[in-house]
Amino acid sequence: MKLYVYDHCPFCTRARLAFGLKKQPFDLAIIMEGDVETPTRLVGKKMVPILQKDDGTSMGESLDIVAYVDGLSGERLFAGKDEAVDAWAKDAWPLLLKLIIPRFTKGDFPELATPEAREAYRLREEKAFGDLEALMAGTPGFIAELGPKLEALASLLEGRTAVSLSDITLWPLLRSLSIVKGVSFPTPVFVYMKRLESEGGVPLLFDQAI
Ligand SMILES: N[C@@H](CCC(=O)N[C@@H](CS)C(=O)NCC(=O)O)C(=O)O
Repeated sequence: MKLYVYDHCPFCTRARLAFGLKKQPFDLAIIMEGDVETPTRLVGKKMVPILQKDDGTSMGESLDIVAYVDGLSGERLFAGKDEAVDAWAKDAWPLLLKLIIPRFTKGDFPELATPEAREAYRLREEKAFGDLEALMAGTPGFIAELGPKLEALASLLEGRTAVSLSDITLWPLLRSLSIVKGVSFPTPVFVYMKRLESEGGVPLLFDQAI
């Protein structure tokens, strides 16, 4: 099975995390930003993640891929969900985007390895989010706004060991946030990030934080 992703994409990370937590082998394939042909050939539109199954058919939509992977072997891990965690993610997402998007466009990701691909991505995000340098300049305020939200998340994650569908949506957001320099992660949040990094096999982005 081949999973097509952009490395930076949190929706793609959902699928990668599911494979990792289920210990299900897969091949990871990077689609370059600006490559319209590959995803269109596989699923009829420019969108990732895409899972190409062993029978040659392909499927899109991260949560559909997660459900498919979950059903491949063993007991289902991603059946239940934690509504408080889901509510946190929904509430925090618009603020997280302001921090992560401008950094993603500058990041060291294989799908941005050519100047053309990076420019295609920058233009795509500028169209969606406006002036990316203005967002960078807003960083101190956004980080201050994030502080109490991360403290609230810490109380939700304290002592958490069970895995559910909520981890599939939450952890990729925190992975994305690890590209932001200067964010202070409360200990329970940091412990959670590192635990699922290790169990899921998707590297956090601290080493390229800007
Ligand atoms: N609902 C989709 C959303 C996936 C999504 O928004 N992927 C983005 C990358 S992060 C994408 O493919 N955007 C279109 C593009 O690259 O032009 C899912 O969960 O799989």
